[in-house]
Amino acid sequence: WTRERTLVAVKPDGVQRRLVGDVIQRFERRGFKLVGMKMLQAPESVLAEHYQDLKRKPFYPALISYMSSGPVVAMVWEGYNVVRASRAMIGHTDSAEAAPGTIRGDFSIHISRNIIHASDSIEGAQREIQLWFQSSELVNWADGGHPSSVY
Ligand code: YYY
Ligand code: MG
Repeated sequence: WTRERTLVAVKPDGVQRRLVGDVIQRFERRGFKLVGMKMLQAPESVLAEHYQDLKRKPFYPALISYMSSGPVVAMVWEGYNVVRASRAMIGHTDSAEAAPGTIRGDFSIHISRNIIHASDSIEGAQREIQLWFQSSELVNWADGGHPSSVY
């Protein structure tokens, strides 16, 4: 296992609704390890690169303005299969399809205000982590025997 990491970001609506702590708690309880975190007003250049694959979608301008509407909290989480597990934890993109118990299924009713982002592949995660974080902002800390550290 090679230290899988993913980028998770609480979007502006999640920050407005004071859901940052709940999101962190869910990832910590699951056993994942927080290795980077910051609050920022996302620059448009970062958002444009982050959502480069969606540039031609009709909702793209609204997506960028929503993501610029307030600060986000960006995090890097590490752990066994963290990319797939965090997609399961956040739930379906469309809130109407998101299962209860998932973050979107518990807190969101509309696809355009869906609270949270998580990378959808290992390659995507590597790209997004480099986009949002300097390597000096990521912390390698020793895991003192948490069960998740044995995998
Ligand atoms: O990865 P995920 O966030 O679940 O969905 P993407 O397909 O990557 O779309 C990114 C983002 O775009 C989504 O979280 C909300 C927004 N969006 C939208 O507003 N309307 C759509 N029909 C599709 C996506
Ligand atoms: Mg996506």
